Amino acid sequence: MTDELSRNERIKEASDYLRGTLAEGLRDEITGSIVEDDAQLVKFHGMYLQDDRDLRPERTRKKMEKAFAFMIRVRIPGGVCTTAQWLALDRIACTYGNGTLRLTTRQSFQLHGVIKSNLKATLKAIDGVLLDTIAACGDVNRNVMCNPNPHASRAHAIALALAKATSEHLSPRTPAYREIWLDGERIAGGEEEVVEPIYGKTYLPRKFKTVVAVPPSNDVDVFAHDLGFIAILDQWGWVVGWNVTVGGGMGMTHGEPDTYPRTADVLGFCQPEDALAVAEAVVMVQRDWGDRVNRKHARLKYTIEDRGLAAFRAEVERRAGVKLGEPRPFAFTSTGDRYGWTVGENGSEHLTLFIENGRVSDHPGGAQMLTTLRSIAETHEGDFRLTANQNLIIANVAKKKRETIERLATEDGLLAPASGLRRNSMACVALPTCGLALAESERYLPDLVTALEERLAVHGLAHDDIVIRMTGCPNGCARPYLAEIGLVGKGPGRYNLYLGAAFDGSRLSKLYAEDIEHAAIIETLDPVFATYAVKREPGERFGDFVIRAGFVAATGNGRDFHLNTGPRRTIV
Ligand code: SRM
Ligand code: SF4
Repeated sequence: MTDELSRNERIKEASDYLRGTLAEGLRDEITGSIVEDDAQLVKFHGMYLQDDRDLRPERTRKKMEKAFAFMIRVRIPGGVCTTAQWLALDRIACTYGNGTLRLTTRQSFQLHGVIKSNLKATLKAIDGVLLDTIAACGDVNRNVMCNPNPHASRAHAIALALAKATSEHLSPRTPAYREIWLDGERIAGGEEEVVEPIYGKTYLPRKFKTVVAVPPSNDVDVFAHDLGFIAILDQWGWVVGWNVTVGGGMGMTHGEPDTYPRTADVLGFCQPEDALAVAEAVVMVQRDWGDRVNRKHARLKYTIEDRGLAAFRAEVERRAGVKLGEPRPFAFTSTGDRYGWTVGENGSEHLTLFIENGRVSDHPGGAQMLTTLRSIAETHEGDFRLTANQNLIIANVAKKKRETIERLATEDGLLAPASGLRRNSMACVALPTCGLALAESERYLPDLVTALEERLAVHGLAHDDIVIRMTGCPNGCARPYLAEIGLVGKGPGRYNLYLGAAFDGSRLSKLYAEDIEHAAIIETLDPVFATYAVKREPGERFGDFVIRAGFVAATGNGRDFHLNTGPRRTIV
């Protein structure tokens, strides 16, 4: 192994705080693309250079340039947006994008299909509704997630405030974003010393993700993230402090056992007033201790595996000037959303809608989701909240609007389906836009769920909540290793099947079957469903059962994830 810094480190170092040659590249009309180094830098500005993979073969045949376009990710701490912001993003998607909005697994919006010449107009329009895309991607702290739980109003308000404060505090300070996209004036001189007090010139070794969870809901999947805050509530529902978690992450590469998903550790308890200092210290220790040579080993989870939790805690405490307390007890019950109407502590009413795989679009001759949600946004007086499960909460609905909003949602099939599997399903984007996809995901999971629903109905399990998640590659964007049934793309039409994660998101799954296609997925799962239907204990979750029944082994976090896999089946 060489000790040479990774290429991205050199790109960041030479970028003049994320400017690179982006401004020049935008003016180049000969290509829809940008140069390779800028393609890395543009991520820090919330954009990815992509091409439509469905069109690749034809364009290659015709010797044409790939159909380049950009994906743009908006930064929305806690997933809370106004109806005006929703309507603006809808307009932007229809004017400059591919006419769809994508609600992501991290409570954010993605626009797809924005061509280079429309980038600036798009970013200006986003700025016009007080949103931005800075740090939505790149080697920095990303969008901070938060339990969008308006029915627990008091705790939620405090959790959301922490999510917003962390997002703000850990945002890059470089003026490059304003300069390049919003035609801001460049401020000359003196930037070197002050420009990035937390990150410095080369930012973090890798992406960094923060979440705030409010038990008993673990909808943000706190154990999947680099840094987490778990609200510790008193008997009246007030937040008395936070358990801090560190070192979670999903990404791995097939066939490379040195890469693995990992659930986060609880580092300790911190007082409310210390949370920001602790967040900053965690980021700075990772900045200095993280691997800048091998990007596949650069996430905080590997720093913690290599250095140990005790050493990491000591360094965080030293830098923050805070002594962390013993972790306080907490209990999660689920990772899913509470669908339908909920009533808040203050009597407020909220409606959680099911947005299959987060894709909001109008289908010719089918569901008109974009139009329906536009109508809801036009009449609704409260706000919208994106969930970490790619769903949408119409929050704080005025009494007089309740009936209209429910009617609109019902007419367009936006209320949650009865199927326990579909309600708990999630798929990443994958094809045709994701450059890393090995298999379909968003476009395939609905059909697979339909096929599995038939089998579940035969076994009397149609309404049981079972979490299923699919990704088109092992990077884990829909957190498949924390799903009771996880399907991870291996190649076109082929998937690895993982079983045994905990329903509350606290335990990873294990590999159960490798490289199988549609029919084999159903054939493999059917006997597991059958056994579950007959042999489960009262209230026993599917993920717990498959371990007790011996279908997969229980152990295996971090480095040990790849051990003890495969079917054992002791209960028949
Ligand atoms: Fe992701 C890369 C989509 C959440 C782990 N992710 C990508 C890219 C940008 C592909 C690329 O690098 O070229 C995907 C763009 C697809 C497209 O066409 O839109 C992509 N990730 C997504 C989204 C949109 C999935 C979705 O369907 O909702 C999610 C956007 C979240 C957001 O709003 O910020 C998304 N990605 C996640 C999550 C889940 C989470 O954070 O809760 C993970 C696993 C958690 C983690 O980070 O460990 C995740 N994405 C990755 C990785 C693997 C990182 C690793 O440590 O190995 C990559 C690839 C990489 O970074 O090299 C990746
Ligand atoms: Fe793309 Fe893989 Fe993420 Fe799916 S999991 S969006 S295929 S990077």
